[in-house]
Formats: sequence, structure tokens, C-alpha cells
Amino acid sequence: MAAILKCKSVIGGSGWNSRFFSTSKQRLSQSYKLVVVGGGAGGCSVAAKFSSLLPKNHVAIIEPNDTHYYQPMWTMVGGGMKKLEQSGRPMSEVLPKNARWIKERASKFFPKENRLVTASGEEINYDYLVIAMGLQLDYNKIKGLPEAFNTPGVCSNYSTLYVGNTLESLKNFKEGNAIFTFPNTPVKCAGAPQKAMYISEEYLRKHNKRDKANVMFNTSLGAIFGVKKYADALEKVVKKRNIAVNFRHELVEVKPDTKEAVFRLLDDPAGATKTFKYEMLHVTPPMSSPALLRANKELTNEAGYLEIDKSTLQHVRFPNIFGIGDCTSLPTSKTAAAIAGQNKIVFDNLRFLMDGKKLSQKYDGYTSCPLVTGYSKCILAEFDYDGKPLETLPINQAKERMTSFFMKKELMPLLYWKLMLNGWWNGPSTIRKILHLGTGR
Ligand code: FAD
Ligand code: UQ1
Repeated sequence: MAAILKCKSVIGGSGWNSRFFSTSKQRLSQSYKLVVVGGGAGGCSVAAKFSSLLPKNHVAIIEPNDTHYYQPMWTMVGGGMKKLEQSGRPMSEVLPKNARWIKERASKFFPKENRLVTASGEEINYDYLVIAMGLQLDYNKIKGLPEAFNTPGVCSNYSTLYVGNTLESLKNFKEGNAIFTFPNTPVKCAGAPQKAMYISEEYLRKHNKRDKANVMFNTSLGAIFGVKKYADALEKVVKKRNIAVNFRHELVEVKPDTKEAVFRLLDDPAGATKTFKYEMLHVTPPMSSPALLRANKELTNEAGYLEIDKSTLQHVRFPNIFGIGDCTSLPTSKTAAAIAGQNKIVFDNLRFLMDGKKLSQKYDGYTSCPLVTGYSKCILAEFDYDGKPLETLPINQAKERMTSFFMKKELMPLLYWKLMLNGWWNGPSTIRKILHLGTGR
């Protein structure tokens, strides 16, 4: 009965979706010109662009969540500069009005048959598909988590559930190690683990607890940042602020009873571990491509990411599938800023494909990481696939600046909610070209 009612309500609409038909007594099948899986930063911005191009309800977005979060704000939430509520908006308000929202989880892809099935068993057919499913957080790969988040001092800016613990841990900090971790997997916003640390370090200084704190960055990586220009700047910051950096340390266990964190020493051939006492432990979890995507070997590369061409963003085996954002194989740092650089490429190339034209737009790997170094300063890293800085402003952005901090804290959220999610922000490349006129960058 529910199925029949649903069918009626959509038949009442116009356009593509009127090709609804029942494949069995229980199961409905829907068809769309374009289906977007995921209504996060990438899915929402691409769907907005196509919804203005195509007639009403020719685009469908599959997204199960009620709330859309502006995740970059969680760094500020952790430091008490913003409230968690400010980072979320109802999904119904951010998804394009011209598109149909299928409030479900996609559960299986059949790319050879141009269809997928949702968790409720509904079949969705498409002519074109954009996959924008983000990353999965794997807290449970660390022994003792997530349970230890219910104990003093354990926090994580990466989840709405635990970001509130960060300020709480700082307020309650008495004496001991404040440890900030970086996992042995790709992560979203690779700068965010150390942003949490710089803000916390300044908090402890401001509240006269710094001399009681031993601040340390225990990272699985072998360098503080992947791009030399910004790594050099950050090395000076940690030195100046007396922060210890322990490279090739991977968090493997949290023992809340004894307030100990166990790290695997990645360069030790025998796989030895080292245990640190903590008063505060900020965890950046291991992350992976969503399990459902990883399960489909036709769509993914060996590491489980959606395998797309790094220039055109078209799938390497299925020409009518494109990808955007964190769930893809693109060899660049996974950020919302990168998505701003990708969404016009996906839009143009997919539009060209629909019109039988050549895919001529090429993504250069642009990404950006506003490396907040405290409550008023920021290093604004911007770079491409080759790790070559691609700075928007005609100043040295590797320098800690209040202007960069203001952009990160106040301007970026506006840019995101007002422009990017409506499909009107394609990254700063045009601004950069104007500001760098004559310099060839
Ligand atoms: P997401 O925005 O995560 O969206 C994925 C969507 O897919 C979700 O809505 C999810 O519900 C949906 N989905 C998942 N599985 C399914 C399924 N089976 N069916 C249907 N839908 C599904 N970026 C910056 O540019 N600058 C920053 O300063 C910055 N700081 C950050 C700080 C933190 C603490 C964090 C966590 C992130 C930060 N980022 C920053 C990174 C940025 O938020 C992400 O790169 C960006 O949100 C990725 O967008 P996405 O669309 O790929 O994934
Ligand atoms: C950006 O475009 C963007 O997406 C909206 C972000 O995400 C929040 C960013 O953090 C940054 C830095 C950019 C890049 C934009 C400019 C103006 C440098």
C-alpha cells in the first residue's frame, strides 16, 4: 500500500520521474537522467548545478541524513570558537529544490546495468551517475574506542559525537601529556589534526596551564605536511611553541583506566609499540572509502576508492559515471576546497558527454588547507597535484596571518552555504588569475 501511494505521488510530478513502474508487487523502480549518491559537499554542489540545467526532477539525490554539516567548522567548535549547531543545516534546506531527494542509503551498485538499489530495496535506474559518498570514520579500528570517548580527556574533532569533548578536555586539563594523533590512512583535511593541537596549545597558554602540559603530535606520517613550503613554516611553529613531534607513531589502543595510549612504531621491523600516559588525547581516526563502495570491485581501485580519471573525473571503466570528493581515487588532499575545484570539471565534462561532445575540462588537483595555528592566526596552504603552491593572494600565504584566519573563520562558511552548495563557487582560480595578472600563475 505504501508503495502504491508513493508511486501515485511521483506520477503526479512531471518529466523523467514519470517513467515510474512497478517491477513486482512490492518493489518500485524509478528512473532519472542523473542520480547523485551523497548529499555532502560534493554531491550537493554538483546536484545544484545540474538541477539548474535539467528540467524539474530529472536529477535525484540519494542521501539518508537529516542534517548537512559544514565539517570544516568542527575545528573551531573543538576550540570553543563556534557552536556545533552553527555547523549544521537541515538537509531539506540545502539540497536543490528542483531535484528529487531520495532519503535513503544506497546499498548496492549495478554499474553494467545503469542501476542501483537502496537499503529499502527500491531500484533506481539512471542514465548518468555521480558518486560523492565521502569517507568512513573507523574509530573501531583502535582498541578501546569508541567507548573511551565516555572517559575524561579523550576527544575528536572529526565527529559530531565527540567534538564537544575537546573543549571539555581543555577546561579540565590539570597536568600531563596532551597528545594529538594522525592515523596511518588518508584522512579528510590532513591539516585538521594539527589545527586541533595549535588551538589547544594556545588555550592552555591563555589559561596558565601551559607549563603543566607536554604537548605532542604523534603522527603515522614521516613529515609534518606534504608540501615543503608549508612544512617548513609549520616546523618553525612547533619549534617556537615547544611542541614535540613523534613521526611514524600510529595509535593502536586507548586504555582509559590507566589513561594510556599505545602507539605502534611504524619503522620498527618487529612492530614494537610505545605507551604514553595522557591527560588529553585528541584522536584523528583511521578513515576509509565507505564499505558499500569498497564492496564493488568494478567501481573501485585496489585501495577501495572510486576509480576515476584524475583529469576528467570520469570513471575509468564506466563512462556514464563520474566521481567527486573524498571517496575518489584522486591523488590530492581531500578537502571541501578541492571539491570546489572539482565541481565545475564534473559539471562541464558530464554536460559535454550528455551532448555527445569531447570531455575537455581538466582538474589540476587544486586543494587548500587553512592551517589554523591558534585563536587568531592561520597559514593558508593551497597547492596542486604536484605539491606546487597555487596561492590565491599575491602575498606569502605560508606566513601566519590574521587575514587568513578571518577568511577561514568568517568568510569560508558563507562561501560554502551561500555559493558552493548552490553550485555557484568553483574555487578561487579566477580570483587567483586576476590577482596574479602578469606573473603567469
Ligand atoms: P561528505 O561531505 O562527507 O558527504 C558525503 C555524504 O555521502 C554524506 O552526506 C553521507 O551521508 C552520504 N553517504 C554516505 N554513504 C552513503 C550511501 N550509502 N548512500 C547515500 N549517501 C551516502 N575542508 C576544507 O576545504 N577546509 C577545511 O578547513 C577543512 N577542515 C576540516 C576539518 C574537519 C575536522 C573535518 C572533519 C573536515 C574538514 N575538511 C575541510 C574536509 C571537508 O569537510 C571534506 O573534504 C568534505 O566535506 C568532503 O565532501 P564529500 O562530499 O566528499 O563528503
Ligand atoms: C574553499 O574554496 C573552500 O570551499 C568552500 C574551503 O572550504 C571550506 C576552504 O577552506 C578554502 C580555503 C577554499 C579556498 C578559497 C579561497 C578564497 C582561498
